[in-house]
Amino acid sequence: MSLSTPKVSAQLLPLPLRSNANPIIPSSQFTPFFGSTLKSRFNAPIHLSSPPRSIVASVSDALKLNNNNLTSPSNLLITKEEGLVLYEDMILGRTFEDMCAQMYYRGKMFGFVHLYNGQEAISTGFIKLLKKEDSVVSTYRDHVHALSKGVPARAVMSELFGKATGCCRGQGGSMHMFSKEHNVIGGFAFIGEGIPVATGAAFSSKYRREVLKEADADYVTLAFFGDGTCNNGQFYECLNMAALWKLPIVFVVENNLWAIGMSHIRATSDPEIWKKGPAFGMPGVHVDGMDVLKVREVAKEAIGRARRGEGPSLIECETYRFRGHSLADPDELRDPAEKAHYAGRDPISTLKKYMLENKLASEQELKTIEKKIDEIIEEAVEFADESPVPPRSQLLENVFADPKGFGIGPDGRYRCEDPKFTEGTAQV
Ligand SMILES: Cc1ncc(C[n+]2csc(CCOP(=O)(O)OP(=O)(O)O)c2C)c(N)n1
Ligand SMILES: [Mg+2]
Repeated sequence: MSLSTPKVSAQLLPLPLRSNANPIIPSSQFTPFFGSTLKSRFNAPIHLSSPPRSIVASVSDALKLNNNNLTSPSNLLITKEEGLVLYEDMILGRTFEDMCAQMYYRGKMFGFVHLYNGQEAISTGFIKLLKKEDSVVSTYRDHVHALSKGVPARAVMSELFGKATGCCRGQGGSMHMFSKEHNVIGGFAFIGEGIPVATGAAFSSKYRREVLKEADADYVTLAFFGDGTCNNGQFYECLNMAALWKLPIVFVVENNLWAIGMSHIRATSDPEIWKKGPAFGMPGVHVDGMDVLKVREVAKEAIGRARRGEGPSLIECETYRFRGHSLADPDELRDPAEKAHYAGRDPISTLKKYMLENKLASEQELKTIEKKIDEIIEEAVEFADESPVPPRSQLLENVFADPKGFGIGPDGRYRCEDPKFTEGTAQV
């Protein structure tokens, strides 16, 4: 069933924790939102007097099955090979980020570093379905998106160390992963900043196919961003353009309930972000972002829809970050009960359990993967540590659109190498 088929209302994909079954929210309390222990400052969710302009979303049939059906062999959502790929990618993301924390506290990295622990099912569930030519746009929480898209761990680690062998030659750092080769077209530090870039990438794909008649240009762009970013104007502008021009893009909201220390339900008039899709004439879907198999099913439909030229989708993935906003955040604001609730829904343990119960892998096979990834990460750290720092002459490269006008002197050398250039200004 395609996402555009208006047969299924969003209620068929109930927000899983909105019921009294939520273990951490007493039923007497006001409408809980996901696993948040906070109450909305405002009163009940707004009920529109008229129904939304287009009927919201369907999800793949598989998702409508209950959990029992999902575990029956005839309904398995993945093959063994697919499951191993997903498991390996999630372990890669988690292990990489844990190592980053260690290296950051040892002083090997500079500036802010935002980790992705807890959110792996989203990166893996979406990006592992992409072709090499498809594009990914991320935020400052971008290491794992780059890894899932195939940027080698050593190139990402080296970038974090600010070394010349990093994927941006040490000029980007943690928040600006980029790889032309892998079509990772940026991590962006300003929130919402990547959404128009992703929209432009999707536009170029459509332009190449429809105007330049490149028949194989069916490339899809995924734009990843957070719940807090959905209160930013660029989000709405781009939803509008993407729907208007039926662009091949999927807007993937990683709703981890928090924007630094601001609770999503305190900052947003209607916290159900997926509902904003139909307002612009595109499907909006909510999915459990702690379950890679569910994410993957929804992603398959949304990516397929984009590739077929049927237009954009908005997917809201309910998730949680297991660490503070950045490694500089002591993470004292969030309720321990909320953290414990989501820790119990760790996406890696969930996939592992599914694979073992359905005999898709043995403990030994999964351990072998973990060991392989440990070795890759160890090697990445050694590589980054031993790599040279960029030459001083690289400092102003890619900073100015016309470097001849500013960064490079008449002798063709970077002006930062000219002692007079830096006299009286910041020393470089
Ligand atoms: C335009 C802009 N305004 C403010 C900030 C400061 N800021 C950094 S992260 C952040 C919160 C973003 O939260 P969310 O979109 O939910 O992403 P998450 O960190 O949860 O992944 C804010 C406001 C920024 N980076 N850019
Ligand atoms: Mg957030």
